[in-house]
Amino acid sequence: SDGPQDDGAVVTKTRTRTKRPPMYKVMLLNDDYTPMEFVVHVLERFFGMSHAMAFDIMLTVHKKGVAVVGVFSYEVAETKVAQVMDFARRHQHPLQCTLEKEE
Ligand code: TYC
Repeated sequence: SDGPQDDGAVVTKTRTRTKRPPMYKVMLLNDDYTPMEFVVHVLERFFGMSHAMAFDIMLTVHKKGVAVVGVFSYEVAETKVAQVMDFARRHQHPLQCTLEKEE
């Protein structure tokens, strides 16, 4: 090795990379048939929104076609989408809810 005191040991220092898990946007899509009150109820029930917040987001979707209603881990986002889609289907409304990976 290099010197008289060097036993030749190699110390490798590894950097810990802390990577945050990807987050997913849950989006609500507009349609011509789902009643406004039903959408407000969905937002209150599955996203814990106040009536005022739910009404505001519902109107945004109605006017713009789509809005982000929350950002969650993949597992939670997927569960929210499934809950909304199932609830809408059971009430025979065509409401669509999707998820999209955040950049
Ligand atoms: N456009 C619907 C109506 O006029 C209301 C609506 C809002 C539907 C938001 C879906 O995600 C939605 N009754």
